[in-house]
Amino acid sequence: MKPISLTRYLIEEQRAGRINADLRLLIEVVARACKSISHSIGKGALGGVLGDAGTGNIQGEAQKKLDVLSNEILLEANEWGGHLAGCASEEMDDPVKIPNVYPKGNFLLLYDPLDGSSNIDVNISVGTIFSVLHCPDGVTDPEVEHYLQKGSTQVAAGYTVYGPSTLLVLTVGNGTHEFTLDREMGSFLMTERDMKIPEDTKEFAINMSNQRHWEPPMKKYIQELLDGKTGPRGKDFNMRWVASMVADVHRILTRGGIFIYPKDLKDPSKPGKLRLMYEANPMSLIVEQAGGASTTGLQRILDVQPTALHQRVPVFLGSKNEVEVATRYHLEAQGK
Ligand code: P6P
Repeated sequence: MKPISLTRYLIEEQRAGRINADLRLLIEVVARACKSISHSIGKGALGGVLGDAGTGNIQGEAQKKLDVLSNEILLEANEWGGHLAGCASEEMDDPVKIPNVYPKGNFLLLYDPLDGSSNIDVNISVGTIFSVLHCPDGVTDPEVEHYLQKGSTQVAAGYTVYGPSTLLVLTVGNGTHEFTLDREMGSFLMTERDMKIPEDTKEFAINMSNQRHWEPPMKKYIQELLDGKTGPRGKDFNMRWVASMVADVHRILTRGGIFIYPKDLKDPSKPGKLRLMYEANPMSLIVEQAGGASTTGLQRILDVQPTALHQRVPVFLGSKNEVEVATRYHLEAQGK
């Protein structure tokens, strides 16, 4: 049977009353913008889009040309459609106001336009991560505080992986589904309905070079994975680290695993590297909808009350039972 298109899936979700027409339009617009990003990335060195842009973002990170280009593609695609009240990007200090010449809608879009972009110049998979929230009733000109909603209030979340194939993984709160870009037709076709993460795993993903900076429970937990059969876990583990969250998370969605970016003491002022609003929250909703779990080591990420647009959190996500083990080490260290 021919796989159904993203458009048909979204129409079916709207017909079932789980999304409305504006949210369907928003997701289609984001998907179309991601196709354009995929096309630019696919040109590689031939497209003159590799390398640094010569600018920096609020994260203090050097921006790649493709970071800036991807951000512009998503902004331009979404500003005129009438479905957004505003949007926020990892690459921009403040939320973006929808120009008054265009109608406004009731959704807030938050995104990391090109996650893992440090891998761009070495041709490793990168991706776009996005999160959709309701704009609070009666707010037509949203300010930062209107974006600061718990991850559990997201109405949709997704990511793309620009890899050997271009994939879109999406949830609107009714399971997590994978779509693959049919480049000849230019449409995303459903290639995996209702993805399920295995509850147990023998594979972990972490940047081991930070080991000396971790807090004691983190050191203990990882050491026991490394001890394998000879240690208390009684089984050997494998390790993978792509340094591109979308690629690591997609592998975990596909075959299980635990992805960890913990708080480390390299910079005690930062509670981890990954951003809550447009990395941890969307990925956590996607993972939970696929039967996985996602915590800060101390609490469910989707329950974290945001306090700043670009705030960071520690992330433990993936196979449910393994995330629970890692979280228990941290709770015990807190005497909980
Ligand atoms: P490190 C990419 O910069 C990113 O935000 C995530 O995509 C990735 O998981 C992480 O940072 C990699 O961090 O410290 O290993 O380079």
